[in-house]
Amino acid sequence: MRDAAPQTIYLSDYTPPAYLVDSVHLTFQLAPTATRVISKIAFRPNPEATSREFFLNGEQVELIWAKIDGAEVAPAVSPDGVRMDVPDAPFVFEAEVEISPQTNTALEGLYMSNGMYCTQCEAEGFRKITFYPDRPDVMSVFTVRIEGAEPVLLSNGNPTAQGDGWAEWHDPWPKPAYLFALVAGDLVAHPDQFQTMSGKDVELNIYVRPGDEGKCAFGMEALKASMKWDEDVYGREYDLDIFNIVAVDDFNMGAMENKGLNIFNSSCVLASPETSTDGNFERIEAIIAHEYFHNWTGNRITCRDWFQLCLKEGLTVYRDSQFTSDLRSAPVKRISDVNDLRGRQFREDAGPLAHPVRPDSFVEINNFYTATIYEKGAEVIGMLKRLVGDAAYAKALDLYFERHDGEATTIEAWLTVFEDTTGRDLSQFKRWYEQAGTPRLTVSESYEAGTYSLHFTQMTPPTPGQPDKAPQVLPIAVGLLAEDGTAVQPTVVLEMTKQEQRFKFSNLESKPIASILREFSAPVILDTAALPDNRVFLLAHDTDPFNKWEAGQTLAKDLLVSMVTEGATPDQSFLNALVEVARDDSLDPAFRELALSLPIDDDIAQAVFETGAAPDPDAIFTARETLKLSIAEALSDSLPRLMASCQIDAAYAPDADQVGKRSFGAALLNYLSLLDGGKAAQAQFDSATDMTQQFTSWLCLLRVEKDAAATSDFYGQWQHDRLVIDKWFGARIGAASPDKAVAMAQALTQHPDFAVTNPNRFRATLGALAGNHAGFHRADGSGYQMLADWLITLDAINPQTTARMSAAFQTWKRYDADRQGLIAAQLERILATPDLSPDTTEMVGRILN
Ligand code: 0A1
Ligand code: ZN
Repeated sequence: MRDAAPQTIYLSDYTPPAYLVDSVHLTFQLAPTATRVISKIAFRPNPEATSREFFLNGEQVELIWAKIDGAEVAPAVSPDGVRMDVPDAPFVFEAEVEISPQTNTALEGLYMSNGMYCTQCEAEGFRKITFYPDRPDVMSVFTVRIEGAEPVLLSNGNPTAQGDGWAEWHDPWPKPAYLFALVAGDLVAHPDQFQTMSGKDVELNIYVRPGDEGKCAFGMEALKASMKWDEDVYGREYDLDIFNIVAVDDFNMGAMENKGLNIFNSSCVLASPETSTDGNFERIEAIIAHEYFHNWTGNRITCRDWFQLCLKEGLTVYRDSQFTSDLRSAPVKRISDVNDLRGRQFREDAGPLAHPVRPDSFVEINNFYTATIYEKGAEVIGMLKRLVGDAAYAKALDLYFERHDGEATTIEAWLTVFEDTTGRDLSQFKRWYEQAGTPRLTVSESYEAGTYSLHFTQMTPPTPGQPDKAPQVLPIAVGLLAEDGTAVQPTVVLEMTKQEQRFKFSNLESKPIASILREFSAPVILDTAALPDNRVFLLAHDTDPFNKWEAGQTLAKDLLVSMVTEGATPDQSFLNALVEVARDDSLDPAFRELALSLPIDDDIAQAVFETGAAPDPDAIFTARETLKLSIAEALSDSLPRLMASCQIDAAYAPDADQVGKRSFGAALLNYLSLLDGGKAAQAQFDSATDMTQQFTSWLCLLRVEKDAAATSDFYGQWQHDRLVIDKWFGARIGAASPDKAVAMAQALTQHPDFAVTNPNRFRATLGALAGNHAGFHRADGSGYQMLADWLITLDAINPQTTARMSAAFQTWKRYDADRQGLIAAQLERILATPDLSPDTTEMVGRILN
């Protein structure tokens, strides 16, 4: 059956569901190409409805029979669902349908991965399982019976009964269909337990394929830490007898918060010191926390409609970043979050895919799981907290949970909770949810007779469909320093509401040096060009770690831009300041590593573009390499001592302390490799006993093009481990020189281990090509053509991942006319593909316009 024709859906068209569901009973008779799903759904008319039309979503499901109140009916079947006449009173709808999990390569609905059945229902996947009102404001209690030969049969909620070849589950908490999950397979459990704050025992399991049992311990500790943290910090207790996590190899996203049965991309849960880097461990911890925190922010309180997605995602990202800050280093987490925000969300906000944190229209909701909804959504909550203060934030959250538990609600309801708690009018603040684009904040200063003034102007550029922007509420955290580095004004939060605003600090003895937007207190682009250039001073003296790092980054970025556009050479005062930071043992090694990291090529390209020039990818690559070499030379005398300070004399642990030392050590090794031709890196590679040491040293070898031996050694050692082999694919393409990246990607797509159907492998390969800035943007267009070829191939298999990866083209208007022409031709070619999915059609269409 063909998919339904794509349609634009508008927030303003929201109407309540015509019928509500009191209970759902589902029976699954599993078979790879002919699974039967028998449903029994108790409906009742919704008193708040404006229509009595009865429509159930259903796609790619074959109706066998349907009954209403026991009598067989013949619904009108269309590609997107069924319609029929129903009683104007409560009634029971029953149906049997057939679906084919084995051939479901889109990985939405019920599908198979390595012989195991699993589901992905967010956002609209449940309609590929059976006919149902598949919308988040229809919440119901689910009872599920699974019949299958697989040894492990799981669904949401608590297990109620089981026998040979069957199991039954009951979830007492009403939920929308997108939180439904089922898993059946030959799996082994890593078990544990947790006692909640009220003394209830909860059984915990991480289910994996046989052979992966040894990679569950870290995830389990992260889960228990998350459960405890949510009790301690938000007062939220777990609410079922059991919490299961399942690792799946074929998964479109990172993980999914299904009630009581989280399903994870195996890359986001499986970890061992030998196979996972520190970065993997940190990401796993954060994602486990994120999915667990959804139990309250997403599941107990869900979204009324998909326009409200940020209600659960922004808040849950905010909560998981608080968790990581509490467990690890808050400044380091803030810096890496801002790096990520700028790299992904600012980029989105600056191009054709810009949309508000709460969009007002979409064609395919799967295209809106974006950095704007997630990361900017979290920033908005951080600003709200900063504006109302910690105590009011805590009170507001208590009220939110109390008032909206069990509901599917909206951003309006969320903001009302804060208004009711604080008495503040948040109507202007709401613009953060409604206006797309990153505000630009320009600042100038004046000083007279002991009074220092900061004068700010804000402007948000036009974005698609939003030519004019109104001023937003900006919390601007500012501190003032004296010339000797002492604080003359500790951090205060200035609340800017107007387009232009002046803030004064009086009774000062001399003109201070301002540290503005501390902790990155608002997601804006700060323009300090009108201030004296105090960045070398701030890099040395700022007491706010974020702004200390920021001073170094903006210096590096400006230097790189002038190297690219004016042929400038590395500046000695910058190099000296950087070496000082690297040598300052009072600073956290993790911070020093961040300070030593240069902006990525894509950021430099954006910065060049903002000067009015078309970025030249090769020149950017060369400038960055040149600056790296200068830093290496400036650091060279200090390298032996600093590297020795990174030695760890304890067993591997992915804790903040060890991670900081290893990451700083890796940055130093990277610089050293430029001087010693990779000798030290080879020694580390040969003796490494954990993946962090092995991988970081191999990366150094790849970068100095000494890859031959280490690359095949690495492959030979890890051939059996799919997650490590993903790294092997990604690193070789990512580290290839600009002239070799496309050829490397071509060769690796021919490798026997390449699999177009596995999203992780596809992303490791084609995502790495798109991420190799100068390689992807080769002037001959071969990078564009290769990505387009593979997106066309993948679209017929997996539209969701294709559409997401097409975003690699979103920055195309930055580049010169020739490159723009080459990219446009590839985008047109993709769009002209017969039967292109609605997902990819929407994304590529938006990018082109
Ligand atoms: N809600 C999940 C992420 C997720 C979203 C969409 C998916 O399919 C379209 C799958 C997972 C989370 O925030 O972790
Ligand atoms: Zn989420």
